[in-house]
Amino acid sequence: MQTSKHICRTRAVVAALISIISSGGAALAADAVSVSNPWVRATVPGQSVAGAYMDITAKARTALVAVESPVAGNAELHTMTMDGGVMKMRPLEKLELPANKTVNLKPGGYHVMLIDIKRELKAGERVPLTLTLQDQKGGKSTLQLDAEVRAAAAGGHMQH
Ligand SMILES: [Cu+2]
Repeated sequence: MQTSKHICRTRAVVAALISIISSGGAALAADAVSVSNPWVRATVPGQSVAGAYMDITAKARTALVAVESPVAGNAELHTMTMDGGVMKMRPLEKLELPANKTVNLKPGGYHVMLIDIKRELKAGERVPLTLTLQDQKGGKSTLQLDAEVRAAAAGGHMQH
């Protein structure tokens, strides 16, 4: 299966980066977190926002507090809620990651909104994302990953 190969390679990259970041020795929030299947929706010329999605599993309670990418001027954490029968997006200050429970960021649910995208994101390319994670004592650390750009079917994510 094509996707499983992709996931394995991503895990290997994430593991390598974690070992570099955590070489200081102290327990960091990023050590407790693994990310699989990160992807970003492809854009068309002139489109300035795109959703980024992934599955995040934390071994200890952690929170995702910020996301950055060099391809976007800004990024926000969003949730989708029903409001009078209409799906609406709402910014989240942080996304709680309970221990040992995978949190799925996916179209129609939690997602990262890349905002002020500087160029077209083409299917098949890879986009770096930096996640800032916060542990229960407030300590922050970062996790870097490469997300694959995918041309997913339209309609899964509303425009802002
Ligand atoms: Cu959004």
